[in-house]
Amino acid sequence: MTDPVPTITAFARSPDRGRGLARDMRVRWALEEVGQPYDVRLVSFQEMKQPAHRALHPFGQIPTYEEGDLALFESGAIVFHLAERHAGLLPDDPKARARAISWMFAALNTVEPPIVERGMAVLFEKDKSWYAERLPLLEERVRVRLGELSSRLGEADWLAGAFSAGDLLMVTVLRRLNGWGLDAYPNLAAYIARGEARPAYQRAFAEQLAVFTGKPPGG
Ligand code: GTB
Repeated sequence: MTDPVPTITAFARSPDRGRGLARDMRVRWALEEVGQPYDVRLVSFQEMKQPAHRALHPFGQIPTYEEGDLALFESGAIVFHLAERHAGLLPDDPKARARAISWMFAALNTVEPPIVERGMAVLFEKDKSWYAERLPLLEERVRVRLGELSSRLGEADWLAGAFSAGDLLMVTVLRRLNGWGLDAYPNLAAYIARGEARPAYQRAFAEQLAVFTGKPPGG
């Protein structure tokens, strides 16, 4: 029996205007990397908060992932599920696999939080009396992480040998900066560009952009 085609959810109207910054992008990219066809159900902000969607996602967010009777939420868990089920996103060797998984957690637990904190402040807190005082603190936290990541990556193409789900998540996390802070770290800018140049990334990006433009991918 063939596996059911999974369905993911994404914003019907993404506030990123097709820049691929919402977290469905990492799931789309993973699906494209492993060659798994998928369907997308677009949801409005109102729909995300309705019981039907909350049954899939307790926090009323995207992305979700449905495959037969399996329903998942959390982009990292979905990417991990795909990496476990298909070849291509995690090495077979147990130790190499564990190292790659460490990078998945590092992307989501160590690097993403300060990047999101800064992004949220810039987007939503500009009118607060404490904004000017707080922003440099948030920026410094991001710079520290970028410096550490840059030192570890060095001249390597990927974080732990071959491209893995750890790189996929890290690149999507770093893209959230929209280039901010990366001038000081050309190896990180090149790392992001390497991820974005992958054919699977390009296909995923075109698919999510098509939602925004209303035109078919490449059209
Ligand atoms: N930890 C969860 C995961 O990794 O899946 C976080 C999921 C999440 O934050 N989902 C967001 C969401 O549904 C979309 S990605 N938000 C609606 C809500 O909470 O009501 C976050 C996002 C949104 C917009 C941009 N943007 O416009 O650039 C970038 C990222």
